[in-house]
Amino acid sequence: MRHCGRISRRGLIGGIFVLVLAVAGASASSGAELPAPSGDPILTVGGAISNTNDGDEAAFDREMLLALPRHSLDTHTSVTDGVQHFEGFLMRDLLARVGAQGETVTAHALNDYVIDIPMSDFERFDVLVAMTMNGRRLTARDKGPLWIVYPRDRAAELQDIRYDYRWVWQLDSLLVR
Ligand SMILES: Nc1nc2c(c(=O)[nH]1)N[C@H]1C(S)=C(S)[C@@H](COP(=O)(O)O)O[C@H]1N2
Ligand SMILES: [Mo]
Repeated sequence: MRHCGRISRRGLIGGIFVLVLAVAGASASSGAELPAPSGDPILTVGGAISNTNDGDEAAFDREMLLALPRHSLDTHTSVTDGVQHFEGFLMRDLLARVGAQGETVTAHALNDYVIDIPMSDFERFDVLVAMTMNGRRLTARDKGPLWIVYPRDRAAELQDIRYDYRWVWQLDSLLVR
């Protein structure tokens, strides 16, 4: 009896521990609680997302984007000579942050360029949203402030015009569908 009591107490404590871990894990991965931006929003995500901070959209200022896991990528591009060094965040991490569930992401740019990108691209490839190139902040004059950059040098498949269309520069919003 005593033994059983001890086991169940340990079991109970273990159960609570597992529950706490599960709750912590769930909130970390869904990234619940998206704070409102304090600076000018430079990227808006709408559509099929579960974490919002501005009506049914998620708005990000530069600081919030810098707080996403940092990634860098060295690659040729179709519009520059030689290899460029890009830094930013992964599209996959951004989409996880807003709890995106969909098949397609429609990317829109400041110059009203629009293109549909299959969601699967972001699972298959480490697609970067670049904020700097060769250590310099991208500006609206020069493909910025955000530029979708594919790891073109890592997969022959990506060295194709179909993917060049998806390298959206001056990115300002995403719509998940
Ligand atoms: N913002 C924006 N991104 C864009 C485009 C555009 O017109 N505006 N053109 C796309 C196309 S059609 C290609 S081939 C590549 C390279 O475009 P560029 O050679 O005009 O720079 O960028 C893509 N990204
Ligand atoms: Mo193009």
